[in-house]
This record gives sequence, structure tokens and C-alpha cells, in this order.
Amino acid sequence: MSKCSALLSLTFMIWLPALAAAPAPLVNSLGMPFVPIPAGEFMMGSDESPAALAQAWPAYDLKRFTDIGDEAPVHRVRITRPFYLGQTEVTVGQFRRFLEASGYIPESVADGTGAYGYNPAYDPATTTRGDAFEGRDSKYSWRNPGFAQDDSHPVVNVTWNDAVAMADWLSRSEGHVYRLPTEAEWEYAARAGTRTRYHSGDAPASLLNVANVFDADAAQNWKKWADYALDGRDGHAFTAPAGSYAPNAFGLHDMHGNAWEWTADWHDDGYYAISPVDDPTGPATGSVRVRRGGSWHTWSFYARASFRNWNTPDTRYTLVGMRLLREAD
Ligand SMILES: [Ca+2]
Ligand SMILES: [Ca+2]
Repeated sequence: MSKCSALLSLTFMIWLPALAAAPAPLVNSLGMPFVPIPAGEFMMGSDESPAALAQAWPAYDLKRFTDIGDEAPVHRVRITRPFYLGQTEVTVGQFRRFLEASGYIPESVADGTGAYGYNPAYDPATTTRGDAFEGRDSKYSWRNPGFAQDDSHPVVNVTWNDAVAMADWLSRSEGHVYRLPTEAEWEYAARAGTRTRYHSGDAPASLLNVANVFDADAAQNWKKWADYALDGRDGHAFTAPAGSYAPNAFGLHDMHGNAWEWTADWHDDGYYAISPVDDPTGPATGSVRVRRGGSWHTWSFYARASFRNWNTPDTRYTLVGMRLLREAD
């Protein structure tokens, strides 16, 4: 190497960290940080065999691994436009500021039926549905999921319609386009260049550094599911303050765990087989909207980047929150 090129590479090395540093997040009128996500392409979905999954999750019934056909086929998706994505889930404080500024009444309050909540005295076995939480009950709402949350925690018990209302209000009041991410945008952002089950790798235990999922702390309150808990503690038996765990390569926190996140798309089991390559937006019609990423109460298998779950747009639940997208101008 000549002196000149040695000097050049030294200069390059000195400058590299500065060049590689993530750009500062954009912060909007409600104090919500948004991270720039570049355009790009990725392989969406999963076609892992039940045998491979059973090896990673020996405590699970085999049927769980054959019930996820909607994750296949793995298919190439191109995200043609860069966008901004919430660095974290929408927090309780951000949602409250939205309600105060807009006058919007969340669906669980407006329809009077309330939401779901944690009640230590409630026994799932005594109910027909065997649901893990008590509800619906008007004592529960975004304000009260039955466990303590301060303004930094992800808001839960919010419906898909609530999420769209918040995005629409932000769009009107700021003059930028806000919306829910499509499923493809969500998975692209969650993977951040990885092909593994989680952005932290394939091992469920790798989630301990990056995600609040069903762990030994959460299992204290649901002892009969302790076999499904990650073997570790993060000090949070319920939601954790948004952004508490290590981010992925795009600088996004809590893409796995903490609160499920509504996406824009309708769900259809067969959609991946006919999905366009460029900017897929999901089926044209449907009855249920997709949510992604798992929650503080979700077993690690269901927090995988490719896992899809869904609910009707008026569903409100202790585990379901949102993350908003802002389009690049
Ligand atoms: Ca936890
Ligand atoms: Ca999440």
C-alpha cells in the first residue's frame, strides 16, 4: 500500500463511524420520534418445516407448526419508496396528547363496552372462552388495562379504527401523510436486512436482549403456561417503557414484543401466493386486519418476524397497540 493510499484509508477509517451513524430521528408535533427507513427489497414470510420449528420449541403441540400456512410462500417484495416509521410503539402519553388535541373518543369508550384487563382474581378456567384477561368490561380502556402503565409505556386496548383516526388527525394537522404500515412495510422494517426468525437471530433466547415477550416475569401471573415462557427476566411482568430494549439495524425498538402492532392490511391466508412484488398492500377486501410482532404476553414462537395474526377492526385488547408510519415528503 502506498503512503498516499494508507493515508486515504486512515482518513476513511476516521470518517467511517461518523458516516455510518444513524440519522437522528424526526420528531413530530406529539413528540413521537420517527426513524428513516430506506427503500429496498427483502424475502417476506417463512416456509420453515414443522420439524425445524418443533426442534426450537419442544414444549409446543405439533399442530401449532402446521397452523401457520399463511406465512408461505416466501416471496420477494420490493419497497420502492423510503418512509419514516415510529421508533417505538405509540405510547400512552402520545395517545393522550392526541386525544386532548383532537377531541377523538376511543372506540372502547365511545361504544360503552370497554375493553380487556388484567385482574389477579380473574380465573380463565371459569369462563367459556378461557380468555387470559377479563372483559369486555367498561372499567377497562386504553387508560386502564388492569396493570400499571405510565406515559412511556405502549398504549394498548386501542382498535384498528383508533389507530387510523390518530394517523388521519396527524395527517390533517401536520400536512404530512401518516398511516399504518402495510404488512410488507412492517416485516421489511422488523427484519432490517435479516432473514432469521427475529432480527436478533433464530434462537428464541436471543429475544431476551431485544424484546419484552412471555418470560419468567410474565409467567408468575400465568403459572400454567410457565413451560412456554422464555427462561429469563427483564423486570417487566406487563408492558415495558417503549424503547427499553436494543433496537434493530434500522434503529427500531420493540418490533418483537411489548405490544402487538396493527397494520393497514386485511388478512387472507392465500395472499402471499398472489402478492405483487412492488409495495404490496394486501387483499382488496376482508373482515380482519393484521397485527404483527407479538406482545409482553406472547410466546416467543408468535413473536417471529413472519408471524401473522388478525382481529376485526373494532377489537380492543390488553396486548394490542400500534406503531405509525409517516410517508417521506
Ligand atoms: Ca417481561
Ligand atoms: Ca411491538
